[in-house]
This record gives sequence, structure tokens and C-alpha cells, in this order.
Amino acid sequence: MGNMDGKTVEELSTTECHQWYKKFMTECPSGQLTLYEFKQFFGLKNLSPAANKYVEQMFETFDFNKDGYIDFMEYVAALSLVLKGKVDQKLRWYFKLYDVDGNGCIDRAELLNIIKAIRSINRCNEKMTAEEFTDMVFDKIDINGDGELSLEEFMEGVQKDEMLLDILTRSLDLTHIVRLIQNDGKNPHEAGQEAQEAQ
Ligand SMILES: [Ca+2]
Ligand SMILES: [Ca+2]
Ligand SMILES: [Ca+2]
Repeated sequence: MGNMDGKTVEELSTTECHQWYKKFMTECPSGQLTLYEFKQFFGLKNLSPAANKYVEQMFETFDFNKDGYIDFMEYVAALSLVLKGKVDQKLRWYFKLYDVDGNGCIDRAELLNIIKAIRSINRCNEKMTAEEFTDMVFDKIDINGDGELSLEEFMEGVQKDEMLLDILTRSLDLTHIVRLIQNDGKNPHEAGQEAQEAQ
């Protein structure tokens, strides 16, 4: 679980639920979060086109009933999955998130765009370029070598590889958001830096 705060991962207590509700209703009094509000909620500004697309895709996977809004139940379901879900539940969800065109496979272009988007959102400096990283992932887990990752290849490959699992988990690290909710308005950039230093 990498740098996740142990306590918040374990259990979604009533207090936490209440804090999340407060945060949700403060940011979104109508109770229905639009894409625009979603970006504000998560403090996402001045995104690159790739990052923007990633956030839109994330919004769509959180919008379970596909009505174009995230309501409080969807918000709680999404946060619970991200914070408390079992590895295979999360991986299924990542797969859906990464398979942008929804054809049941992740191809190279989809993965590359996602990696670029994640990097621009997290503003992290990695040793490998996004292209090198994508090549490495395909070398490792595209077992039949057809240039696409099936759900099976993705689930098995990532679970067997601690490094990939760690990177994917970090790509959706909501630690700073949880802190923001708990601390009621602490600067997300400070929390983000702490998370990076802890690595
Ligand atoms: Ca909805
Ligand atoms: Ca696809
Ligand atoms: Ca394949």
C-alpha cells in the first residue's frame, strides 16, 4: 500500500464519513458534482491536454450511473474503493480507467497517454521517460506479445510485479485529498511533497 496513511486505509469510520460529507457538501452544495467541480474539488488546475483527458476518464469511471454527475454515494463508493479496496478490485478499476476507448484492451498509446498524464498531475521526476516506462510494461506483462494488454494480462502481470503495483497504486494516491478533507483546507502541495519525500 506504499505511502498510504495506515489508519485511513483500514477503516472508513463514521467520523471520516462525516468529514467527507462535509467536504463534499461544502464544495458542492447541490449534492451533484460536475466535471468542472470535480477538478476544483481535487485541486486540479492548469492541466495539460493529456492530464485533462485522464481526469475526465476518472470522472466517468466514478460516475457509476452515467448521468454526468457524481453524487455523494458515488463519491463514497469511489473513495472507499481507492482507499480500502482489495488489490484485485482496484486493478479492475484501473483497467477500466486506462482502457480509454473501452474496447477491453489497453494498447500502447492508451498506456503512454495515461503515464504522461499521471506524471504531469503528480509533477514527479522519474528516471525513465514515459516511453521507456511504457515499453517496459509491455515487455513485462504483454505475455502473448500482441501489443495490447488484456484484463487477464494486466491483472496477473501487475500483481506479480511489486514495482508496477507500487507505481499504479501511487498513480491514484489520494493521500493528499484525504489529508485535505481531514485537515480542512491544508495546502495539497505541502501534503504532496511530504508523500514524495516519504518514498
Ligand atoms: Ca452519477
Ligand atoms: Ca483500449
Ligand atoms: Ca497481449
